[in-house]
Amino acid sequence: MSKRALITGITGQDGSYLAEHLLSQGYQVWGLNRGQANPRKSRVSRLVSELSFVDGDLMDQASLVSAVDKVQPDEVYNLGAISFVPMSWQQAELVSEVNGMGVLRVLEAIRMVSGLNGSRHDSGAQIRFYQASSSEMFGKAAETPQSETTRFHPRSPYGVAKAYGHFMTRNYRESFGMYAVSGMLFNHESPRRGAEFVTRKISLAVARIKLGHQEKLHLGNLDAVRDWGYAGDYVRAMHLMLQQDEPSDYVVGTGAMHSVRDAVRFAFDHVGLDWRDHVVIDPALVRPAEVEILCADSARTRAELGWEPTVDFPELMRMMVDSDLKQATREHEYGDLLLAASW
Ligand code: NDP
Ligand code: GDR
Repeated sequence: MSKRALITGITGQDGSYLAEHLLSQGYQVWGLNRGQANPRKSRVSRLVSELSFVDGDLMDQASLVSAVDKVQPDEVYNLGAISFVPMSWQQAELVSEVNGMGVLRVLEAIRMVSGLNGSRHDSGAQIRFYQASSSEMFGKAAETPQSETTRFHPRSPYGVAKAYGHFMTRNYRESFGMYAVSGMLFNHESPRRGAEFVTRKISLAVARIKLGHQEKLHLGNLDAVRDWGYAGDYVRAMHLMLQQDEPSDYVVGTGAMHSVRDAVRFAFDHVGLDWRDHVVIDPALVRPAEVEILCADSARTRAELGWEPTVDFPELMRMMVDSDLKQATREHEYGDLLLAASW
């Protein structure tokens, strides 16, 4: 019998890559679909045709219980979240509800469907749970690089909500014997990345500037340093975390540091343009509390899971620019709507 996986956040960047990976491993894959006519559902269906869907929302406990009960999954991957950090200052309560309480609701759904009541005689749910934790939890970390033992100092309501979900996941593991783990993933990107995130904002702008459809690229803090990897690599780590004998939390990143300025330079260099002719610094894009530097120490993940990244950051930026050059050509021919619905 093939394993069944339920993925929340199926319409996002990671949801599609994880679905593709699990299908390649022989899984039956279900995605949690939010809303009455989510346009991103047809987009991910076009990309990953063997998907099944079940309705539900991380804001709605009953819908999650009913989704878990209907799918009867072996593994649940909770990727659903409001993932754009700046939005968390504008709608802190909503982000806390979805990214923090939403984790608790999925854990509760698994607990209820599995009939676990917290007695010492519970043998633990058969359903394994993955939580999409984030390097944003480290925030203003006291040490670089950051590992599984680094203390959290989140700098945004997003990071605080993720820390809540992280500790709740650990607590359900310790309280109910659940196989529940968090992957503390550092930034990962791809041609499917949302256009609001800095790498994709850069790759789209570079493509449009190269084709003469745009002149300037407005950015905030060019000095911020991140450990950027390829999303296709990171979903393999998520899957591996649920295949171990004992549940544990892992840090996932490449260990290489680059600044936003480097990202800009790699992208413009790739099309033979000088970034200094096009980039404009906009103070309005600087965050109220910035995370200046993040870099992963993934030694334990590499040793215990046998996981390795395959794409370095300069190559990743080139891959994204190449993809957006094709998109931007079609956009010019067919209009903005096509680009918005492009992958
Ligand atoms: P995306 O923003 O691309 O996708 C987010 C997903 O969450 C979408 O499918 C969205 O669905 C869904 N979602 C939003 N609100 C709800 C809700 N109320 N109920 C159910 N689903 C909801 O994120 P990524 O794919 O990049 O990231 C996946 C996860 O990993 C997120 O939790 C993110 O915080 C975390 N993460 C990401 C990192 C990265 O670098 N990409 C690094 C570390 C952690 P809809 O179409 O309905 O809006
Ligand atoms: P991040 O990613 O906040 O790290 O969260 P993002 O790409 O938004 O920002 C990275 C860094 O770039 C700086 N920056 C800009 N960012 C954006 N979006 N737009 C700009 O114009 C701009 N100019 C400079 C930012 O200040 C920041 O320092 C991502 C998300 O995927 C989270 O969900 C995830 O948890 C973390 O990565 C790990």
